[in-house]
Amino acid sequence: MTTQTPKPTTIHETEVLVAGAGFSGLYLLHRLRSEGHRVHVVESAPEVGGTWYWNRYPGARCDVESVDYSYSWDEDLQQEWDWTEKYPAQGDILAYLKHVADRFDLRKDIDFNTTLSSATWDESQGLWTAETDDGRVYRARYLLMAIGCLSTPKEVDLPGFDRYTGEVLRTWNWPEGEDLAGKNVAVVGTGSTGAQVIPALAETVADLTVLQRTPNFVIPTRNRPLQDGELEAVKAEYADRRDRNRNHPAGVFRDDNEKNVADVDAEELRATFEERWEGGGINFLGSFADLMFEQSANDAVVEFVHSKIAEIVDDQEVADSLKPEGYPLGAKRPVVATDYYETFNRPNVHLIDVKKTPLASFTETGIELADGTTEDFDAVVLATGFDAFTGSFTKMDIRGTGNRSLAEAWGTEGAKTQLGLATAGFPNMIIVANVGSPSVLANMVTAIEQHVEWISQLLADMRENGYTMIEAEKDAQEKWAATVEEVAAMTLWPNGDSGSWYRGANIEGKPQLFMPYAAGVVEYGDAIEKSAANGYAGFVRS
Ligand code: N01
Repeated sequence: MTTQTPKPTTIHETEVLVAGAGFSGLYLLHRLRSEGHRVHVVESAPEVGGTWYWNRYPGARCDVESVDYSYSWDEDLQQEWDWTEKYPAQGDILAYLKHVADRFDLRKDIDFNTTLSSATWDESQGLWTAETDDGRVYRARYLLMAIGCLSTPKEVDLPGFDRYTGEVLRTWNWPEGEDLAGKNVAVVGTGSTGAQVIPALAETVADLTVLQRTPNFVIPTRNRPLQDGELEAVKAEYADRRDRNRNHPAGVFRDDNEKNVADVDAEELRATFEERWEGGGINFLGSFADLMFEQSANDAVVEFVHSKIAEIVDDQEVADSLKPEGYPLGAKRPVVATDYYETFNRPNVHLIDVKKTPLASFTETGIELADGTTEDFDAVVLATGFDAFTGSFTKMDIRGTGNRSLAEAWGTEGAKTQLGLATAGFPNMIIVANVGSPSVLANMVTAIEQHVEWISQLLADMRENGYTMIEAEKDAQEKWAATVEEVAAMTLWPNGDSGSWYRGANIEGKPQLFMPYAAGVVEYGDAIEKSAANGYAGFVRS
């Protein structure tokens, strides 16, 4: 009998290991590599793109304008890339990120189809050891978590769903080319994803049933092709435009009305809302300065959107079901979509309001409602959301000092960070545009660039001053977590029974903390710069 010697595991050694090759990971790789760091990226997907690789469902589109939802750090790149529509479709963003990967020769330092399952801090060596789900090992001084805020789907919690034997499609992992044309389809979920996939599917499927639990405020996108000369005009003044983005709390190019609702009469109120509704997009949120701060102002915008729903939707019973009640506009992420309310006037589209008629169970072929009615479908589309911010961290076995588990720490106390950049007990693990920073409340690309630039400054400083370890101070972290909560409490974001993923309320048992930093990228930038200028105050370095 021969005994086989196990093959020694090859350990991939690097200085900086980046998890994720989306907008954050690609910029980190380019920036840190060009500053002389040894950087390696691991990515679960077979391609770059992150969120924009996976979420390729029909209708997927970003609600930040194309010319702003792109990198600002290379003048030639921003001059040479031609966007064609006001808001970029998923495929356009993916094409852009593939171009970036090729143009800056990034692929050679990315391992695709590589999913980290664990990462352990080795105190004696001051290194992270990360393992993949197929047994490969990486060792690095710094572990940069560029894994996105909305990358891990919420587990399916629909009654009896495992009984259903028909086709199941998930918006967060849509099969290439699948369009469901001519089929009887049900969509579960009416968040940003549902509101995009529903109108797109309605055009091709035979019959579409929408299962809605909580209605959302859906603002029309008004997407359109860029007009002749429009892109050239942006490019001529790109630096100024990017500068304006960096100086708007939401990291976008937006003209906000400085007036409060109380400053105007009923006529101006309606006219302002109408104009912004017609203009489309997130700009609608800039209708008045106090929309997210004064309940009465928010009530006014809610009333306006309700009136729009009643005006657009023919069947007033359906319209009533589509009207969000009991939480302010904005407490759940406002939804921007094309022809969403109009879609419910189509003869092939039916709304089931499961708050009125609860879903008793899925059956082998469809659903049964509490009133005994049944419906059968060829396919069910799940647009049921994400275990936002923390889900992609806690599904990995991340162990810090003293073998402490991140999933346990965040699972009991909630996800607390120092300035959204690191969490106590997990040295040299740096978090990119996620919990504790503006992230999802801003143009993600602006937020990401701000983080990447701060991290590059940090690593340069560490190198120059001979430091090899940085860790969040526990006290500073507690203070920052309290600040994040306090700032959110000044707004209407945490209000109402919205079940928002902003505070983990869509996941049963998840500790509820308001996770993004609501003051926006300008104040946040000041806070992180102040820490850096004061010797990285709130962090311990050695
Ligand atoms: O996820 P969601 P999403 N039974 O959590 C429903 C970004 N994004 O993928 O509210 C019945 O918002 C759930 O109902 P309820 C954007 O930041 C951006 O749509 O929990 N329903 C809800 O309706 C966005 O906010 C863009 O009652 C169930 C839906 O599923 C974020 O991604 C495009 C259910 C989930 O909505 C997430 O959006 C797309 C159940 N058991 C996404 N479980 C753009 O840039 C869940 N639901 C335009």
